[in-house]
Amino acid sequence: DQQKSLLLKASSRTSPPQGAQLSYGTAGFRADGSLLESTVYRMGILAALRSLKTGSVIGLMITASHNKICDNGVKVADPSGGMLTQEWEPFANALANSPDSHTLLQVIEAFVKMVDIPFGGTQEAQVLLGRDTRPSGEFLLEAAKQGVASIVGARSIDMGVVTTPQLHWMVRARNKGMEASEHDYYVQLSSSFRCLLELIPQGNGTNASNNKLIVDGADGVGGEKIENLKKMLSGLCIEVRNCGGGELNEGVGADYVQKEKVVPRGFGPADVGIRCASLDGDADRLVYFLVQPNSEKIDLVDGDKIMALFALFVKEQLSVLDESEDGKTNRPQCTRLGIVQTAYANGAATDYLKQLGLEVVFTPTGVKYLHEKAAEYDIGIYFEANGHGTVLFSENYLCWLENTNKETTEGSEQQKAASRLLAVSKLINQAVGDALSGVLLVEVILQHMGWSIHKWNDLYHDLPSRQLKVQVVDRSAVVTENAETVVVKPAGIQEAIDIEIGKYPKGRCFIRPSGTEDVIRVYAEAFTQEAADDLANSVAKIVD
Ligand code: 16G
Ligand code: ZN
Repeated sequence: DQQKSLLLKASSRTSPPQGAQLSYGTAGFRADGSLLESTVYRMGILAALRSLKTGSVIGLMITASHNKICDNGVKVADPSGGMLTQEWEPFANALANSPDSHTLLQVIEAFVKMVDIPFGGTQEAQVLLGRDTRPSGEFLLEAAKQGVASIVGARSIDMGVVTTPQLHWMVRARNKGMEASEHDYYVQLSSSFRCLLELIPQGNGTNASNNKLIVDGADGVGGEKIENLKKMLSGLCIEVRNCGGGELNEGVGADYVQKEKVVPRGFGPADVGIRCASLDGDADRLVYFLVQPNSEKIDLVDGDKIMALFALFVKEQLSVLDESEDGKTNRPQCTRLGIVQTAYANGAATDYLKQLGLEVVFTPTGVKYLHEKAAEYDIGIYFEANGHGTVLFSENYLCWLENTNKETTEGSEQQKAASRLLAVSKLINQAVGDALSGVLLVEVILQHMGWSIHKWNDLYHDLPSRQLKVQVVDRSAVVTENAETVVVKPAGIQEAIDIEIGKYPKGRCFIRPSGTEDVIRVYAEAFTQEAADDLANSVAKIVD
């Protein structure tokens, strides 16, 4: 039939790279950009089928985030704007690895039958396409278009060069029947930011607003987008550097700054004392930092500390709402606020959050795990130390906030607290971690508190840590449990790691297979930098 011949014809144009076993990892497929044409084409097919199955708009993003400029990747956004459901990952792998168009067709037909997709009929499908600034993105986007077009009834809409979070936001917004252009994104962010500014208590709001913020755009898509956003903001002075003139992610960006703990290209002694921030290549990660005098080193304000700032602000609003004596609007129970971290969270951060009385839980690395966990709460805050995170509000809780906002006395503290939380839910991306909305929320909270970045950075002091990677032939040989803190395979390794950890006061160490590279990662933390380095090195030897 028409559908069959369409697929066979289109898919015979490209085949997967010889000898490679492709796997839909933590963040979709990643490889050298020149190898990805067939994979992206096939993900176009998958996205169209997902749209048919769900009756909703699906997103397809072409990016390799913080990786080298020659790399690229592809991932799919589900109707909620979140990551592709994990149930479809095996299908993604089977598609990507089908050696020829006939196998591909068989894989598709079997899957369509298994999950019951209205296929080849009159149902319509819609896929939003986006890409970052990588040169290979252009021809890969064409491949994605072809993939979508190989499914009868499916059409793609090219959103052009966008940040990863912008594409996820657009998918979510469309499926909620909202305005969903890039301009609408800026309108929503800037208006909720303004709303939070207006709600700053009298007397505060002078400290941070007087001085500027410098943003390192990683020479990626984020710099240009933050320039767009800036035009719609007042009450904030932002200077953008590394806006695309240099090589993407090379000595710049959130990943570099967080891992190397040194100043990015384009920053130096003249910036001492100024609040600085780094985005990654596709602007879904954010860290802050301070340039140290006479040194390459920086004071890093990482994802954990951004999370601590957000948690403090949310908790402050909740304590006002909890005091509410108004019988009508009192919640039947206290708001369930959850803090979600990974094993990479600095031990000092975890201690600090727990000491605030907050519920802290852990998941494996990867946004899909953190996001899913955070969504179980009324308000769930998740962050990876690397700067990816957001604040999620449940639909029920948002309804309650709307009601409280309407029913409490105009101008009362309760009403302000409810309004602030509502504004946060509109400002901070509900689909995925978003550096642009993250910057705005950090900035407005600093103004709200009347804090400098120094005051913020002093909330707690990070334990020294070290990250290493060990090249291995087969990373899948290492299997972990308990949110990646315990190695269960190969046997004996965890015991050997425990012996090493025992040698260092405040020592903590874990290993995990990377979800994006053929390496085993080692993380160690201890009371001194030297001890953290030693611990990491000796555990790396065990792995080798
Ligand atoms: C991906 C993940 C990120 C995680 C990182 C770990 C998403 C969108 N991104 O970039 O959350 O921290 O992988 O990489 O899920 P690794 O497994 O190589 O250490
Ligand atoms: Zn990224």
